[in-house]
Amino acid sequence: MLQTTFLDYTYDNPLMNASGVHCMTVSELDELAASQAGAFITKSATLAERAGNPEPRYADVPLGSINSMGLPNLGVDYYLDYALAYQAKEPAPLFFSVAGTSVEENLALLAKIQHSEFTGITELNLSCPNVPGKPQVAYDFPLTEEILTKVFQFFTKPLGVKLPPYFDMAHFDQMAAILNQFPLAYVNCINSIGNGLYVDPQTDTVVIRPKEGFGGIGGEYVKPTALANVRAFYTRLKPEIKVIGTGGILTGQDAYEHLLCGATMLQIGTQLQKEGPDIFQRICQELETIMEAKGYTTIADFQGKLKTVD
Ligand code: RRO
Repeated sequence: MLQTTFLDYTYDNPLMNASGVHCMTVSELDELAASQAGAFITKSATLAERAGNPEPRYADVPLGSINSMGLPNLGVDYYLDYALAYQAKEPAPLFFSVAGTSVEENLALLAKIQHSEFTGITELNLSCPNVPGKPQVAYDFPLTEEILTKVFQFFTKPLGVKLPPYFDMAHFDQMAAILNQFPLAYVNCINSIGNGLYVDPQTDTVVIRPKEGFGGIGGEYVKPTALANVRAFYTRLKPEIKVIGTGGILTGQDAYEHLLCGATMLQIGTQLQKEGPDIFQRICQELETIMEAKGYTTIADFQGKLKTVD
């Protein structure tokens, strides 16, 4: 039994796509809606449509992926139209991602959502690593605090933030102290590990064109970092702020580990890109098999209950 309650709605299971994967167009979104995913999220939107960076801008590599998509999307109105049509026929709240490239654009995107009829959950992406000349907001702690202060002066719908990975206990402490000041619904850990580099051993070249080959890393490479971030925020944030776990989920065991570290919902990026939406059924089955073997009947039996060594 994988049912998961998140903000008053009970989804069939905790699995979702990670924003950016299989969620750019209505046809991709409809495929997620028809899949076994418990919930799904739209591609991070900007006010205007964006073409993104030149191709090739995504590559599957043996242990994961590297991307520098550059925030290609069809514009906030396209996804808002989809969301309003979806919520008119389906009860499950949709997740809606936005990613402005300035403070002003983030505020304008959220104002648009606030003043719309949208009744789902909004995710503010503070961690896009791939827009040339625009550092990630969430690595700038004062800027993050400034944006959230301005957002919560007017935004009253459920809001979460997508965070990049952090790598230092002091940074977990500092970011958690900022996030705990706000009525956030959740944090999503992690976005891709920013600005990695992959070399093709046959040709001695990088594998993506933008930024001389630098791009965000996902997949198997990132699971320990993702689990650490999930655990660090689960243990530091006030209990009202839930954690969504993203990063390195390829199997039911990976999903189980994210839940054990404290995640409530789980998102799949790279492996969804590699395998397609049938992945959700596979991971659900694998997770249920693990739970049965351990004698658990619900996720609540083990969620957050990671053990440490004395
Ligand atoms: O579009 C992208 O290049 C992108 C985004 Br907005 C993001 O948040 N994470 C990522 O790996 N790629």
